[in-house]
Amino acid sequence: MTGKITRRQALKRLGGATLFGAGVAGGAFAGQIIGAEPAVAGEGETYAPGGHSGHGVPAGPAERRLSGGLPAGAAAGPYSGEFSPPEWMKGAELDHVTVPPPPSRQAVRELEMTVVEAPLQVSRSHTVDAWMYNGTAPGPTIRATEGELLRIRFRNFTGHDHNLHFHGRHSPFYDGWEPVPPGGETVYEIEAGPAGVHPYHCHSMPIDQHIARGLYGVFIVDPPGGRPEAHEIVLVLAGWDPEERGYNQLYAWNGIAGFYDKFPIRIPAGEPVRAYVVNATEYDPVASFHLHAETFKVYPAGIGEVPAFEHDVVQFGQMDRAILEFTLSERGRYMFHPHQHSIAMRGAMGWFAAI
Ligand SMILES: [Cu+2]
Repeated sequence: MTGKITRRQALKRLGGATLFGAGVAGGAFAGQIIGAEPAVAGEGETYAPGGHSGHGVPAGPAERRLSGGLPAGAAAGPYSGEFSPPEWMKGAELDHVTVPPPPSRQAVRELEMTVVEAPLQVSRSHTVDAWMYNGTAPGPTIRATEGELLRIRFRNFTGHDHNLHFHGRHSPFYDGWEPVPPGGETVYEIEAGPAGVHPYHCHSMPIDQHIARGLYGVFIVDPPGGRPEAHEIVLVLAGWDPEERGYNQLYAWNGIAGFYDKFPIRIPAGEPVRAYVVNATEYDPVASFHLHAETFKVYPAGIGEVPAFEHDVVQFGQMDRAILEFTLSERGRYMFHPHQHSIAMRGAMGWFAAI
């Protein structure tokens, strides 16, 4: 697929004008599709969270073609610019982070966590010497039900001390602050709780650098009765410091700068969404999540059955987090970004596409 697509082609890919109703046939949205970058509108591998049983699934090929609809020029800026994802990256690249794993309800579960070091291309023009849990940054999302016992075999395959420290409530014996030397291993036993969204991260010195290089991830704890059905997504904000200057040169949701600016997260309009949002940013004392054109209910740390408040921007100190619930009632594009614009403009702009 090369060149711009026609409106007829766009509508055909969208499955016909009825999909968006009169808004597409006559409105600005169709015009936006015509002007979209071919790689996005044509290949259409943008992630879409699935619908049921409390967790998302990647969309099928036909549904993926719905992912056109970027405003003209969005993929090349004005928001991303040099803070765009690597050219080779496809829309499904971050599904392993964006889509949380399904709920787990075992008495005891065995997990493997390793630390590795490797170069990681985090934008079109930035590569970092990353330190990663199981080879990704953020590390794998771990999900458990309150009371479930996680027995985690931890191995350090690097030349530096590392470890694995969980937030939440657990035995101090397994708190994970003690360094595990190069080549070493240990076992952590973490009883999941309280129900909420918690981070895990490395706690070896210098801690800021260990986290800034990629050693963090999300720990979702479900209440014993589960949570109401919703399209679920995970969004971890973090910075990158490629030249190791002690401050962030660029930022990313889920590891890759500008990813959701180029590949919007597609969500069916009118259906409930639950976002597990974690701020793993080092060096900047505060960041936030701001949603355009809609408000969300906020469960600080994801704890509690009743939302604490409703807002369209929520502030996060370092390693602060929340569960956010909302519904995008009207089809269209909803921007999200930290309202610290020096962060947002350096790789942390993103979109939801309500389809
Ligand atoms: Cu470390």
